[in-house]
Amino acid sequence: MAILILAEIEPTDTWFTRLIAALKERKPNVDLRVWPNYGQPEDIDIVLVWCFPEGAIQRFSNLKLILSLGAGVDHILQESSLPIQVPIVRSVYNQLPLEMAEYVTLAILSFKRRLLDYQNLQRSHRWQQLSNLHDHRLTVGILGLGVLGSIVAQKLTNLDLSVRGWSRSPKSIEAVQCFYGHNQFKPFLSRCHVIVCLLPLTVETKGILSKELFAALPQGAYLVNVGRGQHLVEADLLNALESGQLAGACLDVFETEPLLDDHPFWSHPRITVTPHIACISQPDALADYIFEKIAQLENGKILEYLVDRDRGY
Ligand code: NDP
Ligand code: OXD
Repeated sequence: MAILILAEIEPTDTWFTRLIAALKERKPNVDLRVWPNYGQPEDIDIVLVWCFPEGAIQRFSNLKLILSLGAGVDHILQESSLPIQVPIVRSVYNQLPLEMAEYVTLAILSFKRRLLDYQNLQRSHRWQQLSNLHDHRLTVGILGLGVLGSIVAQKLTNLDLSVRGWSRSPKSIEAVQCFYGHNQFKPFLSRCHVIVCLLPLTVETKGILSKELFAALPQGAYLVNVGRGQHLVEADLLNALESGQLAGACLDVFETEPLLDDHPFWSHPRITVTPHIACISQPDALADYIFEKIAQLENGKILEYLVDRDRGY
């Protein structure tokens, strides 16, 4: 069984170095190859992928599994030369939703308690107590109630927040008001003081964080985007902040990553930027997950977290 890490890896990338070490530690005899040194392409059974060069995958004619090293698979499905019969599985395991919940909680409480305003005041040495932004209980809306969104929503119910979520199909989550489908989109949005994007990037969700969505929120709402950069229409966000329709945004994902040096988000006083770290796989946990999936494949078991190519996630 030959496994190839198919990703464009910077020589200085310590995360991949740690992943390779974790894989070899678990199976010292593993036939592990790292792009671009794949040897004979027909040897490769499994590819572990993250942001790989266009067209690279089609040369591996004996593939049995494509495993995304991330929870998202838009980077795979955008590839035009994907072998149709090969299953695609994404990486999600217990620790990821918990880390995501931590990040989203941090963003929401920072907005609620005006941390950004206090940081700006601190920079000018000003001691000033600000009034609360909202006198009532905040309503938080989660776009996407999948593996991550459903646990984030559940965890948020432990805070003094009203939590609601929106998905494609109906859901039932204790203490979370669940909405679904196109018809319930606007009613869902109408009360969200904070909107959190945890959708996968698909043809349907691309550009969903747009002026239409912002206009449907109560004035002064806050955006947390931890989905994908292409969910957001960047110019619409800047306009909504300018007009006061949105009070601020916390962004972890961007149309172009790394965020370009001259991008206006870097220095915007109402935007918090983080470099796609909302939840990062730990190499040890990921190595365990990879071998678990390979064992499922070898033993002919049903593969969990299989991607539905037609749905796009
Ligand atoms: P899942 O596939 O488990 O869940 C996706 C959710 O989105 C489901 O509830 C689904 O509805 C809903 N959805 C999809 N399309 C639509 C639509 N057109 N209308 C309404 N709802 C829709 O994904 P995960 O929770 O595992 O991950 C979500 C995303 O988070 C990933 O795709 C990735 O982009 C991002 N991510 C970001 C990370 C970061 O560090 N910033 C880390 C990991 C992931 P239904 O349940 O009805 O199918
Ligand atoms: C992702 C991930 O899909 O980091 O963004 O897992």
